[in-house]
Amino acid sequence: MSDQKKISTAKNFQIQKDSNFEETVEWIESLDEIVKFSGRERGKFIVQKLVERAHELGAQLPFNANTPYVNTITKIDQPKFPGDRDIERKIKSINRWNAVALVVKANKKHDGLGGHIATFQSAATLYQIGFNHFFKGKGDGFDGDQVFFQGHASPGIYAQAFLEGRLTETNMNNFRQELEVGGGLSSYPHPWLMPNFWEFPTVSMGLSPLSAIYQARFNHYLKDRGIKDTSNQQIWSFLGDGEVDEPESLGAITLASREGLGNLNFVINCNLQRLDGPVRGNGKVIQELETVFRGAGWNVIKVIWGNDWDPILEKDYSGLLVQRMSEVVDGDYQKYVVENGSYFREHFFSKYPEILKLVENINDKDLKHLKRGGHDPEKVYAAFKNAYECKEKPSVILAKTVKGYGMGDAGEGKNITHQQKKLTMDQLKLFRDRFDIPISDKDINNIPFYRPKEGSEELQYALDCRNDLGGFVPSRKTLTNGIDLPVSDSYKEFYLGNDRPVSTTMACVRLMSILLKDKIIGKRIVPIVPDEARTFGMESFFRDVGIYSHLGQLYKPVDSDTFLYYKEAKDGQILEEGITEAGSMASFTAAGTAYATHGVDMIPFFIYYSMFGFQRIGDFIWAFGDVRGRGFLLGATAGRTTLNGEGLQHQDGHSHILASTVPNIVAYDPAFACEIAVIIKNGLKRMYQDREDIFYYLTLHNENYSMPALKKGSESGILNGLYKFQSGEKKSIKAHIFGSGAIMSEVLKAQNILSKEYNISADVWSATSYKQLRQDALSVERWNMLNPKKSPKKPYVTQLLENEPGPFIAVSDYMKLISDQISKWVPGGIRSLGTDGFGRSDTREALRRHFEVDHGMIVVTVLYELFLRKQINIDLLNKAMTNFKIDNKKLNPLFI
Ligand SMILES: Cc1ncc(C[n+]2csc(CCOP(=O)(O)OP(=O)(O)O)c2C)c(N)n1
Ligand SMILES: [Mg+2]
Repeated sequence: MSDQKKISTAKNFQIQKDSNFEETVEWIESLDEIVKFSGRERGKFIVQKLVERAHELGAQLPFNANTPYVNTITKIDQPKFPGDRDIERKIKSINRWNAVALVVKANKKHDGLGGHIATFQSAATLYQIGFNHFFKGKGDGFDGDQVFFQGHASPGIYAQAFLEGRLTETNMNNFRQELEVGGGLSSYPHPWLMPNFWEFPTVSMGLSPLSAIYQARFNHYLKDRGIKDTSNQQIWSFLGDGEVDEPESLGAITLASREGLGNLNFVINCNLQRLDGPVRGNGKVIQELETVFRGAGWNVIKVIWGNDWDPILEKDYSGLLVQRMSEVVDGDYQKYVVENGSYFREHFFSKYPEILKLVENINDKDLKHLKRGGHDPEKVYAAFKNAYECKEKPSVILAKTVKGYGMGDAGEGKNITHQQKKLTMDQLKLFRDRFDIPISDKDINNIPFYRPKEGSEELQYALDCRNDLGGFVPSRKTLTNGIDLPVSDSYKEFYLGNDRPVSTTMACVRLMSILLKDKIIGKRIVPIVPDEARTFGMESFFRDVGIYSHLGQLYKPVDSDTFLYYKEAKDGQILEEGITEAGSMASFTAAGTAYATHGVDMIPFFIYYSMFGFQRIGDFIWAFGDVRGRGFLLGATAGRTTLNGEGLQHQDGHSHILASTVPNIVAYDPAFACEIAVIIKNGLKRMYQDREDIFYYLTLHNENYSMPALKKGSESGILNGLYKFQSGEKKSIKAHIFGSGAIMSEVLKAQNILSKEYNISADVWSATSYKQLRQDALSVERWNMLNPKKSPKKPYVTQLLENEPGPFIAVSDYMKLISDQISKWVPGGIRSLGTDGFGRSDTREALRRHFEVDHGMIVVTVLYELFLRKQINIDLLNKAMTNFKIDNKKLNPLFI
């Protein structure tokens, strides 16, 4: 150690109250020698051994997962920058300008359209390094990277695409005006709205990091199962530092390290601000995240300071500069951005005379402009390269930036910057000057987009970069050819029916097992289950197709001597996700979009407790619709009374209502195995052969009853949502009962009682999908209104029922709203029975009485409707009330 360093270190140690400075220096000098003569690895090893020894001696070392508040990659380890700094700066500046112009123009035209400037300005260098050096395009095949862009950084991504010539000026002029002639640009990444451009909907924060992790894992799955070699594909997930507070963002980071996802890179833009203000004003978000990610086993790369800090840090012999860097909180760092250089000097450097001296030759202006790491292309490149080359574990880049960088007075570092979308002409001019945009004072009034001439060096450079990396990013491609589907034999046993009582869950699992054996689609099926395989009777899958594990099975399972042992395998097919519906949904998404991300059709079946689907992970399901995912969601053990005994956090009586909010879901509540077979067969055809951008939701139940054969000619009715399942015996008085799912068993009982004991004929209809019926009716109504001169059409449900006399009673194990939704198209309307209210844990029988959906209540309801129509007299109704012990003082289940 040099004398100069010794003196400074002594001072530092005095501050830290070192009781034996000479001894401490001796130890440090020993380490210096080891590293000098035997290298860093040896130094690391010795320190590790000392730590172990300290533990043995009982010296309790405080846990600290943090490294000092400086760049992880030291100056000497920084690779040479392979690009042309000048040209890359020009490209980045053009993108900066066009991103600003995009938002300012849109809001000038239509006040309040929104958009974000500050986010991209802080992240511009991060993205530009990606575009110029890392993001692989899909090329001729599907071997590109998967890049999850931060949603509200979209203006910058549009700017890059505009530069590349992929978007026109008309597109740009119509940012957030998608309905304009010539087409506009969607606010955020939405594959639903821009299906050839955006790949991943990321703006609902937290979904993207979780999805990226499971995407990376799914890429391993495809490779390990021999379906596609994904080894050269990387996943880049760009996040905000505020976004990391969403529980989903960090919720699966241990999965990423456990699975050794070296293909995964998070880039967290730490501009220290979110929407309202600082992310951690009183702390340090970068240090906090370092702890979390290092603790989870990630490769953590901090990019905090730009190159111009290096010579200053080199002279920090006392370590006091690094100490000062570490002790200042983020709220103060934000303050330094908005204040001038003298403030920075006074409040940051003056704390210790040693470090004040370090900057005595730097003037205030230069001091203020010392760069943060995330704005320095060389530092950012080094970090990306390190992440890219780290193959054994996931990497996270924590890049410190300034929110609204370059916006100056208009917002740089200010708390209001996130929502700043209007810049004055003077502010625009300053921005133009700062980034050397060649637009004259005369032209700037129109806020023109700037695109350099064809053949100019900037343009050529940008295009060459993309060309070398295999194509444009983002870019969404889709397969157009359908796949061959299983022959009808696969469905035969379900069409034939069976007297043996089974549940629809068992029937569906049986169908899945048959499909898994299918020669063509078998290997494409991805069964996904969050720790409920035994609940749904799927244990046989364990042995038949295995549980996927990148590591295979390193242990002898406890049940290895049984037939259905817990078999994990590297080429296992089941994704047994453990207790994470969100993670399972992310896997479902990776599999359901593989046709677009990988050019491979995969058929995911995600089976879960229906209560923990829509209401728990509804946002992921909505995003699945946006991303045009395909697959089957299976809400098992559904129904508020069919699943009995579990109480109000398990018994689902509303997932079909929530399903009805997603436009491209096709949702069914089938009662019988044959209906399930018809629906799944049709789903496979529509999604994988006709290539419709839809996905399926089926509720399945756990009540056992015998399964009837498929009624001749009933397929289209099943698919349209309603068909006559069983006519009543011929009688003079007629009624109709719609039953769905397992409640059908109560309906059939009621039909029998009505006939035998009350001499009333009730036709029983199976209502497989109220959503389908409603969508059809709405479309017809709309067509009629828009075509008043043409003869009006009739909704399917009206056509089906218009010649049927008598009242219509609908019964489901869901809230009454589910059947009420088609009431207006049913002649005379519908009276609904359903399960409104929290409910109880009790037997099926007791619950059905509680909710008033049991056969007795169905009989009484039919009679009441007939009484209202004067088709029967009150005595018959009273007789039923007495027979079924209907108590008119019973409390309303809706409110209790
Ligand atoms: C789930 C969710 N909640 C709220 C928002 C609204 N929102 C959009 S951006 C933003 C702040 C983002 O801060 P940060 O993640 O730090 O990103 P930055 O813009 O600073 O890069 C908020 C609250 C959202 N998009 N998604
Ligand atoms: Mg932020």
